[in-house]
Amino acid sequence: KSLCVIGLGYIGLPTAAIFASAGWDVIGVDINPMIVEKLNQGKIHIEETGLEDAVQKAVAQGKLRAQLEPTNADCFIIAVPTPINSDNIANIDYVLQATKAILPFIKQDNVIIIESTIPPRTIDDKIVPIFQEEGWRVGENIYLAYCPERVLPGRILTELVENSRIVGGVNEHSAQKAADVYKTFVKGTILTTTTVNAEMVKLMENTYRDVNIALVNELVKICDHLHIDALEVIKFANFHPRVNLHLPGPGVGGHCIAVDPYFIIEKAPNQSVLISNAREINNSMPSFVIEKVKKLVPNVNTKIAVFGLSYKGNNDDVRESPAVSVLKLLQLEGYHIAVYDPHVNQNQIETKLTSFEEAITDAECILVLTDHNEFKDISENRIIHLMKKPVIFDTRNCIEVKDNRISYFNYGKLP
Ligand code: SAJ
Repeated sequence: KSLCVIGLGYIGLPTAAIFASAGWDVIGVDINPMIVEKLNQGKIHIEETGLEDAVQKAVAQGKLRAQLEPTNADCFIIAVPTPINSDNIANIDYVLQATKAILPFIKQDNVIIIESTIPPRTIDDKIVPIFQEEGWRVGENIYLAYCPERVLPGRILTELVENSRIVGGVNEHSAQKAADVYKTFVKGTILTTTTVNAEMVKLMENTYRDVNIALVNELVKICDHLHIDALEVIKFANFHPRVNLHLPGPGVGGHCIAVDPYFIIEKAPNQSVLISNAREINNSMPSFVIEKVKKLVPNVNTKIAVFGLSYKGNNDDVRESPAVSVLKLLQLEGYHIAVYDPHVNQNQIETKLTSFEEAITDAECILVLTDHNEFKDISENRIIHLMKKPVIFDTRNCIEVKDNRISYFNYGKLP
């Protein structure tokens, strides 16, 4: 069986590799020549555990190759990004363009699957008509389904196989056909439903997480006001069997959780009160961090070492990263900033990245914004000897400081 995957990003590329290793003949399509060229050499352009090996193997076995244009296949999977515009409205142009791009290659009995995150009703109202205009009877001579991805960056290859999968078909036959496609490698349960249900399920999963993170971020502000250790409160509350408070931090980033709730708000603004507030709370966290940094380091003519720019630990992705927002605010305040991030690629950001030692030399504060593993066992000795003042403000609560010559602050012990 052959598969054409449109979009070789964080989802499309691992998906293509997994299908290839399950025996499919996979063509990956991307408009970026660098990505296509790299893939054909068995190399990848993103950081993801185990992915380079999987791609290398699939390419060497002739099961996976990439090109700039789509081609004929039994099945098509669209996994292109859906960014949001500045007014927080979903931009589904790439999904529409990708759908139109595969039109000339569609044959009878093809299965077409959209994996990109989309606002509710997009498949029924926007995608189905594109095929109908070409004369296809969607659900009868071609099959269309919405199958959102649910994998966690850092664990994508494992979760692609292990997680259960929601398959929303335009009709039952389409759902069944798409479910058969995933059955070739998915070990989790494959649940079939309608397209609108699947669209809403996907958005609600990420919204659930956003709202929960907002709750603990708000708790941090409340505890700050009342002089209570928020981290202790979270730790003890989570001993209750039905409580699962999330981790507070400098805000919520990434291309999913910080974005998807807006896809719901856009369609039902008056009803999405809690969801809108949660977005606002999480978006306010970079300013909260700055407020605290100003207390720790009142003189802006001072060097601060920022640790971590990606949106979460052990990841190279800076999209919607709260750390980037904090960095910009620090620069606006006038601080001298040095950034250390062992995962982020220099070509993704404007600010120059430095080494650990360069970043801390003469600095008066280390501001930890991402929980990379490298930060968990940084040398306390180097900190004491190289920094002007050995102070750490750890917004991720990821560093355990043993030497009491270092002043350590986190969301439980705020400046
Ligand atoms: N974060 C917190 N506190 C927490 C958990 C996360 O502040 O307790 C922050 C992270 O630091 C990060 C952001 O939230 O900035 C999002 O990180 P994440 O690890 O929660 O999620 P993503 O964006 O990497 O992946 C999510 C996952 N969704 C859920 O867990 C419900 C993943 O399963 C989805 O497939 C993915 O979004 C997606 O593509 O939609």
